[in-house]
Amino acid sequence: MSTSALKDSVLSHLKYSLGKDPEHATTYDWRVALSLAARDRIVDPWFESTRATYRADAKRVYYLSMEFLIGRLLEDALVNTGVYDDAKAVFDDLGLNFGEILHDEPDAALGNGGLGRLAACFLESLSTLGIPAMGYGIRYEHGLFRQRFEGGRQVEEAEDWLTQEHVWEFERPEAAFEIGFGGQVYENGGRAVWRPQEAVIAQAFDTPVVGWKGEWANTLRLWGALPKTVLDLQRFNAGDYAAAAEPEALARTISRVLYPDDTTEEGKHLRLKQEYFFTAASLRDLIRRFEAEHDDLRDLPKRVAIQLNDTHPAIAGPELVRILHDERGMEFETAMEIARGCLNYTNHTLLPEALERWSDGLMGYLLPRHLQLIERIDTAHQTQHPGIAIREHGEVKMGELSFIMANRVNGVSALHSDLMKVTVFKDLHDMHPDRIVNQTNGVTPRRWLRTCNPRLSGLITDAIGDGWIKDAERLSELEPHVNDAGFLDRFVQAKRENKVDLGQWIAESMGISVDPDAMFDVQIKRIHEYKRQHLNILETIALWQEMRDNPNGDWTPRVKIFGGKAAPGYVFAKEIIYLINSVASVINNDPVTSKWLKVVYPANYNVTLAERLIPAANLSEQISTAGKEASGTGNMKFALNGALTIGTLDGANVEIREHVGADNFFLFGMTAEEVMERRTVEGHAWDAISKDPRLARAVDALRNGTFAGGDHDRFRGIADNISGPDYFLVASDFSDYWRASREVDQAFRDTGHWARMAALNTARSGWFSSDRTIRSYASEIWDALPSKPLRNI
Ligand code: 26Q
Repeated sequence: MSTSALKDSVLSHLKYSLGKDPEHATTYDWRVALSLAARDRIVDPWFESTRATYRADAKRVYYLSMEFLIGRLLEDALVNTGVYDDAKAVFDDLGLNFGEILHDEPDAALGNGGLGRLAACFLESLSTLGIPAMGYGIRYEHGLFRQRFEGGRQVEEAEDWLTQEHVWEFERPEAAFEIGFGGQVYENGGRAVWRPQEAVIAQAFDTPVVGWKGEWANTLRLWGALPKTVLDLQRFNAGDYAAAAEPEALARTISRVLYPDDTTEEGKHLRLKQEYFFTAASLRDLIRRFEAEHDDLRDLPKRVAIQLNDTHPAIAGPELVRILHDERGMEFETAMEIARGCLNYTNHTLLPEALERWSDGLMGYLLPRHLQLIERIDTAHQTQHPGIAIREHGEVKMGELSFIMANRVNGVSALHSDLMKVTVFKDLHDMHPDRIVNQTNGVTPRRWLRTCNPRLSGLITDAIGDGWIKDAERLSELEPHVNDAGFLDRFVQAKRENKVDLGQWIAESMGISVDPDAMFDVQIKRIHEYKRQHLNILETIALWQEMRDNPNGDWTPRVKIFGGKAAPGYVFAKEIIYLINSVASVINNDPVTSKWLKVVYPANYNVTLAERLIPAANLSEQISTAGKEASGTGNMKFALNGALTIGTLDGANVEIREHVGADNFFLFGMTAEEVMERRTVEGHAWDAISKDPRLARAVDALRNGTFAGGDHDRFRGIADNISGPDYFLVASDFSDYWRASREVDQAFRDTGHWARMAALNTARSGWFSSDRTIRSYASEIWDALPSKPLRNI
C-alpha cells in the first residue's frame, strides 16, 4: 500500500462518498473520507475470514454482552492495517492537522466501564488470533452519559454519538428477527406455545473488528430495535399524529439508552426487555447460521460456544431450551443438555447488590414461558442436587440460573475465582466442583501500548523488534535493557514527553498548570465506595495539611489526577466527586503548596481520555477494599505503560505484583481475609481514627468547612460514614496507605531507580495481554482453535 494510493482513495471518498470538494472540506469530511478509505482495507480480510471459517467448518465463538466499550475506531484501524504512517504522510502533505482529524471521531461509549472495555479488548484479540467469533450486543442510540461539572457537582447529559454518521457499521436489513414480549402460554397437542402480546424487530448492524496486521477480521453485530409497523395509518388519518407514531417510539425505546449503572441492580422493566431483546435475536441468528450448514441441532455444542458476559444475557439458558424443546420438539432433558453444552458464564462481581434478580411478577409478565421453564430447570436441578434454588423470595436469581445452565463458569482473576468458590457460589461449587475455572483478564497491547503510547512503543521496538505487539510476553526481552543507562534515559524521556503533552492539555482545557517533573499520580475508574477514591482524597488532604505545617520541607511534588463518572442515582459517589472538586479548588489556589501539590479532575472520563492519561502516569492507584474489585483492567494498562502501582491485594493486583516483582510494587492494606475479620470489630473506624492523628485531622477538615466555604454540613455525610459504619474500611486502611505513599515519595526521588522499576513493570506485564486470556478461554472453555493467518501485509 503506497502513500499515493491511500491519498487517491481518501480524495475519491471525499468526492464520491461525501460529495465534497477538497477546497471546502471540513475536519469532519476529511475524517469520514479517511475512515472510509481505511474501512475499504478491512473489508477484504473480513470477507476472507468469513469464507475461511465456512471452509474449515470451524467452531464459532459467540460473545454475548450488554456492553462493548470500543471507543474510537479510526486510529486503531490504521495501526492494525499498517497504514498509520502513510495516512499521516497524506495529511501532512495536504497541509492538514492529522491529530485533529483523529480527535474528531466521537467515542463509541456503549458500556459503563471494565466489563464493556474487556469485551472490546476480547474482540480485538479474537481477531488477532484468528479465532472465528462474533460479538453480539445492543446498538444504543445513546451511550454512557456525558459528564460535566457545575460548581464541582456532576451533571449528566445525553450522549449522542449516532447523530453523526457512524462510518464503521454496515446496516443489515435482511438480518432481522421478530422478538416478542408478554402475552400467554397455551397448550397445543402436549406442546407449550407462547403467544406474545407485543413484538418488535431486532435488526443487525455489523462492524468489522480487525486484528493485528489486518490478517483477520471478526464481526461485532449490534441489534437495533425497530417497530413492526412504523405508523398507525388509521390513527394518522384520523388526525391523532402523536398516537400514530406510538408503536415506533415504543419499539425504539428498547435500544435507546445504555443503563448508566454498573453496580446497583435496579429491577427495571426496560432493562429486562433489553436483555431478552438482544439475547433472543443473537440466539436466533446463530441457530440460523448453524442450520444453514448442519441439520442436527444436537451437534450445536460441537460447533458453537456461547460466552455470557455476566448475567445480563442469562435469559439465553431458558430461551435456548425454549427454542429446542417448544419450537423444535426436542425432549426437555436433551434440550437442557444441548443448551448447557454451549453456554458458559463469566462472573464479574461478588458485590451482593450487583447480582441480578428479577421478580417472578415481572418475569412472568414479560416472559411467561421463560418463567415456567426456569421453574422446570430449577426442579430438575434440585432433584439431582437438593438444597439450591434458582428462585427465592419471589425472585429469579440470575447468577444461580447462569451457573446451572453453564458448562463452565469463570471468575476474572485468581483471587476473585477463589472467592467465588467460598462466597456467592459456595453451595453450587460444592455440587459442581469442576465448573468454576479462572481466566484472569487481559488488555490488548495494540490499543493500550502500541497505539496510545507511540513514544514508548517506538523505543521498545527499537530495542527488541516489533514481535512484542503480537506476542506481548516477548516484552520480557526488555529485561537486559533495564540495566543499560542509555535505554533507561530514553525510557524516562518518552514518559516525560507524554507528561508534557498531558500537561499542555490540562493547561489548555482546565487552566491548571502542572509541573511535568512532578509525579503524575492517577486514579481513573468509575466512582464507587469500594474503589475508595475517598481514601485517596483523604490522603491528599492530610498531605496538604502537613505541607502547610512545614512549608520549608523538601516535599516530593505530585499531581493527583482523578477521572471517572458516578451512576446518576448513586448519591454517595456523587458526594465524593463534589469533594474531590472542592478539595481541588482549595489546594490549587493555595500559594503555599502550589509548587508541590495539584489536584486535577478532568470531566467526562472515557476511553479516549484513558489513552491520554495512562501513557503519562508515574503512579497507578489501585486501592479498592480487598475482596471487592473482581479484577481491574486499568491496573494492567498502567503497568504495561511503565507506571508503578500503589495497591491492595485485590483482584488482579495480586497477579500483577507477582509478575512485576514485589520490589516494583507499593503494597498496602488489609487482605481480603483481614477485611472480613476487621468488619466484625465494633467501632473499627473510630478506633483507627483515634490512633492516627493525621487521619483525625483530615476527617475533621471535612467537618469544619475547610473545603466548603465554611459550610460544616456539606461533607458531613462522607465524614460520618468514614468515622461510623465505614463498610469499605477507609479509616482502617488509611495509616498503611499513608506509609506506602511516603515510600512512593522517597522512591520517586531516586530517579534512576524509579526508571528501572518502571521499565521492569513494562518488561514483565506481557502476560496481561488479552491474547493470553483469549487463548486460555479457547483451550479451557470453548475448545475453539485459532484459524491460520490469511495474509501478511
Ligand atoms: C446490572 C443490572 C442492572 C443495571 C446494570 C447492571 C450492571 C451493568 C454493568 C452491572 C454491572 C456492570 C458492570 C460491571 C463491571 O464493569 N465489572 C468490572 O468488570 C471488569 C472486567 O472483568 C473487572 O475488571 C472489574 O473488577 C469489575 O468491577
